[in-house]
This record gives sequence, C-alpha cells and structure tokens, in this order.
Amino acid sequence: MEKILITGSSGQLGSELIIALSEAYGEENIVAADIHEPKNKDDYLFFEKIDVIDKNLLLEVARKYKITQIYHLAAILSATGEKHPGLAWRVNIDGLMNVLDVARDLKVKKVYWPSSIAVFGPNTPKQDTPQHTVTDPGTVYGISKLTGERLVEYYFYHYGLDVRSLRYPGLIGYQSLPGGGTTDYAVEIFHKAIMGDKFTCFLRQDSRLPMMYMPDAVRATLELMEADAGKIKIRSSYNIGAMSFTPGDIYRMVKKHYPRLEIEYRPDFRQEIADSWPRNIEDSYARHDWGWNHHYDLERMTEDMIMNLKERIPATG
Ligand code: NAD
Ligand code: AKB
Repeated sequence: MEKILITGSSGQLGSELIIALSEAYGEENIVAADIHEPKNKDDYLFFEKIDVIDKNLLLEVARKYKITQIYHLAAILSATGEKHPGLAWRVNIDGLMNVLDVARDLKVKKVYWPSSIAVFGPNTPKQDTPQHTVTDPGTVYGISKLTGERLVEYYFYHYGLDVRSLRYPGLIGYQSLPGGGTTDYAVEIFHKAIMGDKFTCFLRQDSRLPMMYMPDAVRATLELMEADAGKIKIRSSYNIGAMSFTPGDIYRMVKKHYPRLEIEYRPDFRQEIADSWPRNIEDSYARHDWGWNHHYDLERMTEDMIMNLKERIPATG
C-alpha cells in the first residue's frame, strides 16, 4: 500500500496532480502539504500546513503518515524568484535537500521532483534543444533547478534513492491560476477571454516558448513514476516536449472562440527571461526510454481549456 505526500499541493500543478493521484491510489492514501491552505480544504482527506524549509516538520509529517512516495512540487517560480532570490534559493534548494534527506533516512521508495526548461540559458541552442547541451541559466530559479538536477542525480547514485524528474515546459491548466512564472500569460489569456476583458501580455507577440497542457503533464508524471526503474536511464531530469507557440499564436487561436478579445503587448522584465529559454524541446530520450507521447496541440488544448474554464468562471463578456 502506497502513502503519498505531495508538497506544493495548493499550486498550479499540485492541485491537478492530487486529483490524478487520488484516482490512482485512493484519496485515503494521499497527504496534501503546502505553506498555503488550499481553496477547498474539504476536497482533501489529509492536509498538512508545512514549510519545506522546516526539516523537522517534514520528518514528523512523513513519519506520521508512514509515507512511501513523495511528490515534491513546492517551489518559487522564475518571475517571483527574480524578485526574491534568497527565498527562491532557500525554498528550491534547502527545501529539496530536506525532502531528499527525509526520503533517504525513512527509506521512502520513490521521489518525484520537477525541473524546468529554465535550466537552459542564453547560450543553449534554442531550436530543438537537446537533452545534453549547454545549461547556463540566467535566473535564480533556473540556477536552483540546475543545482536540483545535480542533487537528485547525486542522491540516486550515492544513496540509491529512486528520484525521478521531468523538465517541464510552461504548463497550462484550468484548475488554478499559475504562481509567478514567465509562462503564466498563456493561462491568463483564457481567463481574460472568458471574462470579456482586454488582455495585456507581458511578453512580445513573437516570443516563442515550449508549452504543455496539464493533462499531458500529469500523465507524463504518472507514467515516469510508474515505469520500471530499469527504464529510467536519466537520473537528472528528462526533457519533455509537446507544443511550442508565441503569444500571437495563442491570441489568434483563442480569438476564434472569442472574436471580441483584444490584446496589448507590454513586455516587462519577464521578456528577458523568456528570451533566454528554448523555443522548442527535443525529447527523444523520454520517448525512447519510457514511452513519452504528448496528446495535446495548441488547437486541442484551447478547445479543452475553454470548455472547462467556462464552467468555473462566470462569463461577463
Ligand atoms: P505554484 O507556484 O503554482 O505552486 C507552488 C506551491 O508551492 C504553492 O502552492 C506554494 O504555496 C507552495 N510553496 C511555496 N513555498 C513553500 C514552502 N516554503 N513550503 C511549502 N510549500 C511552499 O507552482 P507550480 O506551477 O504548481 O509548480 C510546481 C512545480 O513544478 C515547481 O517545482 C515548479 O518549478 C515546477 N514547474 C512548473 C512549471 C509550470 O509551468 N507551472 C514549469 C516547469 C516546472
Ligand atoms: C516559469 O515560467 O517559471 C515556469 C517554468 C517554465 O518553469 N512556468
């Protein structure tokens, strides 16, 4: 019987992954944990308010529930990280080491920790960015993810801890709003369209980035975690790709459903971050090693996002 702890459970990814994990393992086997309480606490049988920087509390919670797997999602993302670099380092690195130490000491069977396309930087090839290439991130977030990749690989080779990881592109989902990243615009545009508001985009019209719809990201995560250990050849973090588009592309696609949607481009400090990231990702290792395959392109994602968000947001436009 598995008992699964999810840190960062109130976030954009956590709030979606917890639904899939509850379906797969049973609600009674899932422990949600975050520094912020979830919007609907009643949705969870077990919720623990924790700060991942507090190692003793993490240990206490993991012991209390006899945790066998940890999905460690708690993090400070790229844009917030540039505003609060010290906090980003403490949460992303000290928090990760705490989770890895607790997992090692309690002999937890498996740990999942996400990395990001933010590990790449201005000197990385931007087109079809390979798995093994230059990684020279220019943000504290990216530096923390790159350090994290080295740490999880270290814990695997030195302590035998079964840690697995994916380098997600920008994630787009409807369960919750994103939490301070550079790719957040691609979620916000849907909310503005449905509410009938004008959308002000903080990136340029032609700023191309790799992106993924949340159902693909959640499925990739579960498939990686359920794969035979022998198939996981990369113990730092796997490149995974799905689609790649610009703000101009997604605007045109959403406008097909909301013809009155207006957009204004006002690039801010996040433009420099976006300019340093890949345009699209080469992910043949993930496809070969454990069978990764994406299902959603821009058109299919847009239809599904709008269908699901419309049920959640009262339309005013
Ligand atoms: P998010 O900001 O929406 O959620 C992060 C959660 O962590 C929040 O609920 C926050 O309250 C919590 N948290 C922050 N500090 C904490 C602390 N000290 N202790 C406990 N909880 C704390 O982020 P997300 O989009 O859900 O991202 C989840 C993970 O996936 C992160 O590791 C992120 O780097 C990674 N990732 C996300 C994306 C994306 O596009 N969303 C892309 C690449 C990688
Ligand atoms: C961010 O923009 O910071 C995240 C990411 C790509 O890691 N969405």
